[in-house]
Amino acid sequence: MTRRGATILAVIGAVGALTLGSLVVAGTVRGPFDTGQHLTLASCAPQQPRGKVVHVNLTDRGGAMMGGGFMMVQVVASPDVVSRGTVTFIATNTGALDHELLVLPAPTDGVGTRTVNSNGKINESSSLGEASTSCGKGVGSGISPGTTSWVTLRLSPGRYELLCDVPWHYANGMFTSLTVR
Ligand SMILES: [Cu+2]
Repeated sequence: MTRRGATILAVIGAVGALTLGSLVVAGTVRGPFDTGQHLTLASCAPQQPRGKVVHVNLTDRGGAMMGGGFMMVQVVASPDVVSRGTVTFIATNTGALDHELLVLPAPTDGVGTRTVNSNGKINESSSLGEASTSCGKGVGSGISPGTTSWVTLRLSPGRYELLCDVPWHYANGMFTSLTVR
């Protein structure tokens, strides 16, 4: 749990009269209140994102997933060119599957060229940060459909790759490039 999350929970503990509605508005509260049914609310986003903002849309389309079939997955960044410094990525899942957003330096051979391991995932060791929780900041177990996650990073000029590392999503094209000038 982040320090901010711990603070929020501490505040919630002290103010027992808060309603669930106001807890959700706080934006980062999960855990004891997470019923598995994730609410889709406009407040599911950072209140005051720091630095430049890159909106990232994570989506999918397709039929039978398990045991074959096809999958169309996509990540789109807007804008895809930003100036150096503090950047907040706000990732919204508009698809039907769980997704996540990882930010890595682009591979030498370009985006989409990473090795996909037998478990369908890439090597995440060079990841600079990720937004992968539902209605919250930073690392988690995935962004549920209809929810938003975010992460703030300091980026120097260069080429970066934004990707989803849910098994087989990268292999199916769930990556895009970001240029920092
Ligand atoms: Cu994905």
